[in-house]
Amino acid sequence: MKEQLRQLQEKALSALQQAADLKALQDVRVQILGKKGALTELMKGMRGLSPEERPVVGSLVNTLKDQFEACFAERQSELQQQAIAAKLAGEKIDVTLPGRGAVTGSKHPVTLVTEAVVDIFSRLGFAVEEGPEIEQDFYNFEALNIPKDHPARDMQDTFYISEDLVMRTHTSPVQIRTMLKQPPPIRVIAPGTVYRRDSDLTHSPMFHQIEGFLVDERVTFGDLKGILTHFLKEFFGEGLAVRFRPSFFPFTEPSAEVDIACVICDGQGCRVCSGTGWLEILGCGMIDPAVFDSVNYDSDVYSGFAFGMGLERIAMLKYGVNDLRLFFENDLRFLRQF
Ligand code: 2NL
Repeated sequence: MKEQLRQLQEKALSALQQAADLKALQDVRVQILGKKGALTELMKGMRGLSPEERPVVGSLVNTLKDQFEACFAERQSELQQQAIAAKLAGEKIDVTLPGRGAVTGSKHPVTLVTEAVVDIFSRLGFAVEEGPEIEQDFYNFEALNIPKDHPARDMQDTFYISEDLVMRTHTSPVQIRTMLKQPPPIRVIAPGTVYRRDSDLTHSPMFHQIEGFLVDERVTFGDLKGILTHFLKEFFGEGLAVRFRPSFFPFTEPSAEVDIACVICDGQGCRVCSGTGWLEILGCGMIDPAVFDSVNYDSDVYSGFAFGMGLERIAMLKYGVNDLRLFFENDLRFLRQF
């Protein structure tokens, strides 16, 4: 029995040394000390020993167990160190490798143009106002002197939410809300998203507009011409030729459209200006007394002008972009160029 114990000790300690990883080490422990392990089996033989031999062998068994445990703990910590070292070696970071570089965004061309227009009008004392994109019929149409049977209210052009709610078709309702909030004198510009039921090469169902208006005593068409000419020369360049043509809007009287000399051919006539040498750039006019009635401004005391322009169109002309759809595709190859 003593000889068997000695052999088991030898076998167990060498098995511990040979265990290649923590899992194998645990297996050795089960093979020796487990319920069906070699030492457990061997101890069953102790029943056949004499009373004198039993304590001697018992003490040997305990010594073997202690030795095994000590060896086990030592080998275990050795293998744990190895495992950590291997893990660290695998995770080593080479700080000399070139970095990936931060991806920086850039402003959308429509945002850039909005900021440039706002900047010019801010310096002329205009305040920026915003409003809801879902509007009541009153603010979008009725208060702007657009009667119920006007083509602009046609189902073709307007996204209806309900009988009384529409996606705003222009930012004029912002200006109606502003006039209802405060009395003249007043100078406001309203940039924002607008919606029309229209989608083809040159129309997007969602686009951007900036409108502005000024109301005070004795405001004239001359003030309108002066302010808008100043704006266009600031925006497109000092030498720019500008012309005002009579036009019609339900909310202004008289009304005009403003052309600038074609920025592509400098007025010579090309494909972009259809050979005319002129580009239509904005609509404007003296605010109709009917609009003043809607916001309780006294049209015998006050007069004012208003204007509106499409920002995608301005961006196309400013940056030489020939396809409207590029503004809405979010293609980074396009957007990174601004
Ligand atoms: C265009 C023409 C225009 C207005 C917008 C306006 C607003 C109020 C009262 C009167 Cl509250 N008028 N806005 C006036 C004339 C023209 O826009 O071609 N827009 C893209």
